[in-house]
Amino acid sequence: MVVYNLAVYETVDAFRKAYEEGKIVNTFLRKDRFGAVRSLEDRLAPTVLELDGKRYSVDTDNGYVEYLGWKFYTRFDRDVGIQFYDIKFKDERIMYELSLQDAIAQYAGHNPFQAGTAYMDRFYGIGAQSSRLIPCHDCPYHATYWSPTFTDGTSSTTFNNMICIFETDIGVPITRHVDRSYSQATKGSKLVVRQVATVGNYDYLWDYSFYVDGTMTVDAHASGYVQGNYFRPDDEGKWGPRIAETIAGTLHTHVMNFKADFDLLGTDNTFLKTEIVVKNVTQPWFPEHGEFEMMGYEFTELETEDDGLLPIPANGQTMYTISNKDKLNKWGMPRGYRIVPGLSNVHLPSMKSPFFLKSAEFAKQALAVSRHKDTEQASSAALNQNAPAAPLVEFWKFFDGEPLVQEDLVVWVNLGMHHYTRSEDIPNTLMLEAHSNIMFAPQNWGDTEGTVDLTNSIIYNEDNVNSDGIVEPETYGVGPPECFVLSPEDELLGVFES
Ligand SMILES: *[C@@H]1O[C@H](CO)[C@@H](O)[C@H](O)[C@H]1NC(C)=O
Ligand SMILES: [Cu+2]
Repeated sequence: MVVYNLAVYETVDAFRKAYEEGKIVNTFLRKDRFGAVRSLEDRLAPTVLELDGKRYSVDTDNGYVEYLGWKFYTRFDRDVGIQFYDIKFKDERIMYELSLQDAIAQYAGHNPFQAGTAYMDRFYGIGAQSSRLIPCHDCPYHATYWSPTFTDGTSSTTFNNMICIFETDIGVPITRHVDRSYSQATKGSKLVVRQVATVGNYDYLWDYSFYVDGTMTVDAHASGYVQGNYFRPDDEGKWGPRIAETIAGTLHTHVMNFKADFDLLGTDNTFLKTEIVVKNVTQPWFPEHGEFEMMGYEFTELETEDDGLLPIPANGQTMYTISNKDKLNKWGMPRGYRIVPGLSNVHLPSMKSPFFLKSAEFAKQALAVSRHKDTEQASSAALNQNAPAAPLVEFWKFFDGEPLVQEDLVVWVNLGMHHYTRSEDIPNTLMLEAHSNIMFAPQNWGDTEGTVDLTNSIIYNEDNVNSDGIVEPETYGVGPPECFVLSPEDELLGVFES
């Protein structure tokens, strides 16, 4: 028989007949607008505009992008979508590859369906399930859209407008200082490459951002339908609260693994842990304190892959950097990049669940560092989904004692969310809270910070006064076009004096 919405249909035909006669109450959730319009909300929301034209260029045929010193190639893959190669900043290579590896989700609950749910979206094809982006909503006005072609091995497919590229304000000046004799502010901008994949019930949005100072970030957001369970009071909310008439939202964890194959000025790179430790010290100029606590650094290099599986340090008290010890900056420091943990860098809570026994080892620590090998291209495989105990790629096998000092290093990082379901997941999960990110930032890469050459900056120099005795700000000839109407408060003259 068929049971739907507590009504029993003796046969499939009976169910079909009831459906055709419109007797089935459809409980499908939709997000339709309802409720009173908020004050002033009948107006268009603010948006990003390129008032002076585009500042980036793309070669669509070659998947190539240039943006204010950044240069990189991309490809598009059925399993994981967009992948980045040969990422350079100011003509120096930062990474050989940056790419998503898999997006998984593990559920829990007091029934076989919820308890056994362990999705690996590479199986369904994150690239193949990517969707056409919605203009003005998924991406700002005037964004550049790409329609990549990919193959599943038997045929090739082209999807319309699956990738968008746009430049946006980062919302804060990237540096500023105000002083009596001299003040400055420098604009913060970034180029974003965005992909959205709708894999079954979930919509994942990934942003790869390239900032004007040489920083890169990866952001993951999620929306779509939460996987629900029939609400049972006896469950006592242990696997999620009641979130609708008959539904409990099911507790689950999302993990998305990324490969960052660093090549900082060549392939010989070293991973350094810089730990902040507190020790009791004495100093002759503080006799009244005797022994007192003070912090300082302790340095440890990752010697071999045996130490390659790493946590996110508690209280942020260890910094992870990758540098090339043979390439020093002007101050004698190895030129490197820092891995800055962001929001929600979570991994799977269970190490031994049968549903991800060996198939998702990449998702069982925050971060992993291995030596590049051509036989270790990816941390997962499309068919890992089907063989949790004997998967095609068993990630922890990559960690077999190989040396890591001045070697070709690959960092495998996880973004994710423990989804503490809530009634606000209905009708669709909010992208705002379902957000995870990570940053790769220059660390002694330059002799100085990387935005000193930007002309999108303003400098007030006390000595540079006009005939009225007011400081003339230096703006390097960069400003909004004539047609853009400014308000009196946007006037730059007189700001230094007030
Ligand atoms: C420093 O010394 C004090 C007093 O003996 C002790 O309580 C404290 O735990 C010490 N701190 C460290 C970091 O060893
Ligand atoms: Cu979720």
